[in-house]
Amino acid sequence: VQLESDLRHALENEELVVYVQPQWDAQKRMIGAEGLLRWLHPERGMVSPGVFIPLAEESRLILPIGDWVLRQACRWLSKWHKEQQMAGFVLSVNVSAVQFAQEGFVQQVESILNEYQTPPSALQLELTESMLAHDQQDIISKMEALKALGLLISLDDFGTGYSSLSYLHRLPIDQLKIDQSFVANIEKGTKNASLAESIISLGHNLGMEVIAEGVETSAQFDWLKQQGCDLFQGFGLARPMTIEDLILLYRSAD
Ligand code: G
Ligand code: G
Ligand code: MN
Ligand code: NA
Repeated sequence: VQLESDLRHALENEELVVYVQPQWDAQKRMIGAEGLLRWLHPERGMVSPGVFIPLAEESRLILPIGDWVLRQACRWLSKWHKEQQMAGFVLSVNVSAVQFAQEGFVQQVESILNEYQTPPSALQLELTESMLAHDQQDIISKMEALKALGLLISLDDFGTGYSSLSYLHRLPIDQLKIDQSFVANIEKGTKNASLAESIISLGHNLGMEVIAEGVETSAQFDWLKQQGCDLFQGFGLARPMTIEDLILLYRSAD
C-alpha cells in the first residue's frame, strides 16, 4: 500500500527511468532496443517493474506512466531523426493490456507521434499474446488503426499464451518475440528447441520477423541464428542500460 502511494508520486518526482536493452541482427549489428522501465525509489533503491507494473495496472496508474514512456521514446526518436543519427533504429515500447484496452489508445499514440514529429516506422509497440484473448474483432480493428499510423507491432512473450493460427493470421503483426522461457537450454536439443524452431517457422510463414529474448549464451545465439531467427536480445549480448550508454555503445560500433 505504501509502495502504491509512492508510485503515485514517482512520476512527478522523476523517479522513473526508461532503460533500453539493445536488439541485434544475426551479424551482431545493433538495430534497435526495447524500453524497460526502472523505478529508482528514494529509500528502497531500484524497484523492479515485475513488482510495480502489476501495482500500476491495478491502480490504473499505468495509464499516465504508459503515456510518459511513450512520450519519452518518441522524444528520443525525433531527436535522433532531426540530428540524422541512429538511422533505421527501432525503439520498442511495452504496452500494458490496461493501456491497450483504453477507449482512446490509438488517438493517444497518434497525437504523441504528431506532437514530437516522430517517424512512426521507428516506433514498435510490444503487445502480449495474453491481450489477444478478448473480443477478437475489436482487437483486430485497434491493431489495424495502429498500423495505419505507420508504426510496428511486436507480439511479446509469444508461445506462453494461446492464439490460434487462423486468428494470428488475421492480425497485422510485424514481429513475433519468442519468450525467454523457450530460449533457456535451447542449444541442448530439449523440448524448448523444437518449440523455438516451430515459432520461427510459424513467424516466417506468416511473413513476420522473429526475435528471441533472453539470449544469455553464445551457444543459444548460434543455435537460434542457425534456425533462421532474425533478431536477438538478452544479457549475453547486452543488459538493459541507460539511453546515454546505449548511444555510446551504438557509436563505438561505427
Ligand atoms: O526489465 P524487467 O525484466 O525487470 O521487466 C519486468 C516486466 O516489466 C516485463 O514483463 C516487462 O515487459 C515489464 N515492463 C518493463 N517496462 C515496461 C513498460 O514501460 N510498460 C509496461 N507495461 N511493462 C513494462
Ligand atoms: O516481458 P518482457 O519480455 O517485456 O520483459 C523482458 C524482461 O526480460 C526484462 O525484465 C529484462 O530485464 C529481462 N531480460 C532481458 N534479457 C534477459 C536475459 O538474457 N535473461 C533474463 N533472465 N532476463 C532477461
Ligand atoms: Mn517486452
Ligand atoms: Na517478453
